[in-house]
Amino acid sequence: MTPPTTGPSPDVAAPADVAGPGDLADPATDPSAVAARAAAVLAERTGAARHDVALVLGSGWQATADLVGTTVAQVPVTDLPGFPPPAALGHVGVVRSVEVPGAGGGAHRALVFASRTHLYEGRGVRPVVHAVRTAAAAGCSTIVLTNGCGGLDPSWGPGTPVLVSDHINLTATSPLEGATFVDLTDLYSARLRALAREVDPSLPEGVYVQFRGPHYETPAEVAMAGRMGGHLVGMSTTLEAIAARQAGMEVLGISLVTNLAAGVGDRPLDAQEVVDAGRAAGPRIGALLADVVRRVLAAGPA
Ligand code: 8IG
Repeated sequence: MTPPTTGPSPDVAAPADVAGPGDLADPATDPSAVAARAAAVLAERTGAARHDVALVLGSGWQATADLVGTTVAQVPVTDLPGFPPPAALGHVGVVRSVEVPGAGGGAHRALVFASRTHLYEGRGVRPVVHAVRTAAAAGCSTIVLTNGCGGLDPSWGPGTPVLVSDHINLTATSPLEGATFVDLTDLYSARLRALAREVDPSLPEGVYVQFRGPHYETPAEVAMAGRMGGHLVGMSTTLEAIAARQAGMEVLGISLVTNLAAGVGDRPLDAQEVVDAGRAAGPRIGALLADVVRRVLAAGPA
């Protein structure tokens, strides 16, 4: 006798990401509306009606948050509408509201996202740029996008911070939906790069090339990125920068070269080496980020 079929057997996984009305995954939902809901939760939980600047911390940058200012509140991303749980190595799923001592006595608030959703997680583009849209809805006029990446210039040793001057988006996708034409001529603000170089005049700059990942590049792909005009290879940032521009924010991109890109050095890439390089660079890039944020806030919006 066969048992009655009363429902899915326990070893068949329930669909995890079924889109309901109002979910980010539902095409009928306006992602900005979900970001506005997330910003409202942040305002309530942090006690700050608005924030001034947002930071997204990439691989190697996590330890820098403490140097930027005093953490006033921490909200797990899982408490915020639209944020999936974090998946990437070295990423922590929490948003901090950080009080930054202001020039002239006033304190500014920074929203620090200590995690990001990557395109390679396969959830689509909306979750990748949701933190950016949430930051915009929370009032941020400036966003600092950081990442860990591979470097094409052999003189950039592991732990070298590099300002992003421009990008090449090789993901074949966009955070913009429909016929939304956004000018990207000056996507990575020259004004903010100049402020960063006031902090550290030795900062080099380069063009960041985003691949989808999660595999690293082949040496031939790295050579291609170089011939295209790229200096840095990574798996994040470009879609976020585009969404930030759409939302009217000024963008500063800072990459941490944690490894020579494949084929540039004489050794294969090692994920642990990447983590170690980030850790070793922590104090320098933490001080850099803190000083840059202070200078950006003191200068005010463009
Ligand atoms: I950390 O060499 C880090 N992230 N695509 N290539 C790509 N992403 C990276 C790399 C790298 N290093």
